[in-house]
Amino acid sequence: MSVIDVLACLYLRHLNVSPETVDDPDRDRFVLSKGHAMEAYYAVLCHQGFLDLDDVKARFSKFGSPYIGHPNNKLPGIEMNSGSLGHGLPVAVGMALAGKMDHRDYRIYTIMGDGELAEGSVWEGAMAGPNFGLDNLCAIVDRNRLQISGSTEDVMVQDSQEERWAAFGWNVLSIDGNDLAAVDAALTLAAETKGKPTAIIANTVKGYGSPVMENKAPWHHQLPNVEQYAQITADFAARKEAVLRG
Ligand SMILES: Cc1ncc(C[n+]2csc(CCOP(=O)(O)OP(=O)(O)O)c2C)c(N)n1
Ligand SMILES: [Mg+2]
Repeated sequence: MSVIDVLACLYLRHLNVSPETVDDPDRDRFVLSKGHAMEAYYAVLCHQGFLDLDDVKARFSKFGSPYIGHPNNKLPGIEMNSGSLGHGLPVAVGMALAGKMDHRDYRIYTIMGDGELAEGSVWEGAMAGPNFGLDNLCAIVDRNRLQISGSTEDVMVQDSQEERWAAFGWNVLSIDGNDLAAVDAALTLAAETKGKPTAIIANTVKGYGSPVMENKAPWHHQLPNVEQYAQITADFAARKEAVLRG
């Protein structure tokens, strides 16, 4: 839920790809580096017509089903298998460099978790992006300040991410990542920035949308009971109404 606003804004407003253009060499590319957020990604891919919601609901996580808990690149619209953290940015750097070498105008976006930033491979990609002047690349950090084992700052101090990405040579934008207007504005600015890649530090709330789950680490991998499920779905419905009104 922390990345749902970024994912929705990206696909509805910015990413130049559709079910008809998944093989077009000029399509924009997206890599969900924090692959465990696949359920949010399913919702967006279904909304945009890449996948059929009823089919996903019927076969999700069943034996032999392609609808697994992490991105599966056998599904239309999914560029890269992920789930093993730390690989999305290095691959996105390669895609962006290929775009430059082939003189194509497509853009690359990737979303990483903040706990994921403990992976060394992320920082190899962080060094390479500005080195090659990859202004077609936008890396989004889901800065929800929690990972499986608790607070990111307790596990591995990372403040300030803004200063770290700037020191590596990135254009840095720090936003409220659950504010759709702020996400939209940042993605627009990223596309306008020339000469260097953009890192968007999206300050988000894990479990955003329902106080039952918000900012509580165990919900990384927890099933709601019947009462919690009813409350969570009511909270999400209320947020949807508010977003549609506003
Ligand atoms: C290389 C690797 N190590 C461990 C895991 C197990 N794992 C899945 S999600 C996760 C927590 C990641 O935290 P964060 O990036 O902050 O994502 P969030 O929990 O906020 O969604 C871990 C350790 C993994 N998927 N890949
Ligand atoms: Mg996190």
